[in-house]
Amino acid sequence: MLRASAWSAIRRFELSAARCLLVSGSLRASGSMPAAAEAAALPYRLDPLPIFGAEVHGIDLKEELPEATVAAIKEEVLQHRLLVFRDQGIVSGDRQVEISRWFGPLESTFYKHPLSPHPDVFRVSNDPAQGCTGVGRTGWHVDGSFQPAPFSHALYHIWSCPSQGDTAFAPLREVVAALPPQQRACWERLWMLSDRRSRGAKPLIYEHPLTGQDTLCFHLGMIDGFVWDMGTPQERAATPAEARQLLAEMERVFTHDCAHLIYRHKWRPGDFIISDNLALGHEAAPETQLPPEQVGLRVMHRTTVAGQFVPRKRAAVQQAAAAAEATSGRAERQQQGDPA
Ligand SMILES: O=C(O)CCC(=O)C(=O)O
Ligand SMILES: [Fe+2]
Repeated sequence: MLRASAWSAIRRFELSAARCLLVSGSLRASGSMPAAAEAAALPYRLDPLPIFGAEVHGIDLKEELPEATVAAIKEEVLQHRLLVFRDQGIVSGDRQVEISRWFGPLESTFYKHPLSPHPDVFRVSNDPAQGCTGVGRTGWHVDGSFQPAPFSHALYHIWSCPSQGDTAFAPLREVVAALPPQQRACWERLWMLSDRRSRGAKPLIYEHPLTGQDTLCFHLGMIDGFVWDMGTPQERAATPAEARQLLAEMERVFTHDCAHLIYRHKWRPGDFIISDNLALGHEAAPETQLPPEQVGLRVMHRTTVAGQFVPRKRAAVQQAAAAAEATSGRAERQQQGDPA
């Protein structure tokens, strides 16, 4: 139901798709919003980035926005997965929390730095006196992969912008699609065990709950292990050696095989990003940790929206993967003279 309405919204945008799109109240008159709200929609310009994501111009996030504009921005996030709002100046912690709540209640699982402007704002920095350091540096990930339902959205505002220190984003649908068939079949069988074990295992490849597209639930630096073929008769824990090899392979996919798909966001003062956290992986570049004396103070405010969906594998895919494994395992054993 949700998914269908999300896609009908996307189709409305596709009708008017162009490299540079001017969204106005009149364009949105074909939608299902109340007329009064539509009339009040603000025009803005959308410049799509090469592979995914778009830059938004003409919106001041510090101001209260008409309901119709908020609705349009939410649809843009679903469609483009990453929205970069330039030239926003300083958005207060309270306002960032308000914007984040467009997407649902917030979930804040992090260490609360004393300088954080709001209990729901994660203050990230290259100076421990200013914010939490080392964030996003343990490997490619989605935020909140350890939660039963990973965060649905992550919002990032560069509060103090250094001269270096990008955040890299990867489009997970394209990453999955780029996997060679054998590797894809292997990943289809994997479930991730977060290093916070009580949270249970998550399918590595699963269906984005709103778009139905393939995506990944993962954190290459916060994984305790993998389970093969979870919930099937073939279920077994990956050995530590297998897990090490799988992590190295995944790392290689992001840093090498899919390097051409990555968007490296070079922060400019006033940047504010809204991301579909379930659709994108990300990692902070090593330069994010360079000291303030060298690159200037880096302070980023991050907010995260509570997930509503526990990652679920498409049952048919899981059964097929496990059946294929059972068959190939049997064939292999027969070749080796094992009657089982
Ligand atoms: O500092 C960054 O560029 C991103 C850090 C990160 O992964 C996060 O805040 O979730
Ligand atoms: Fe992160």
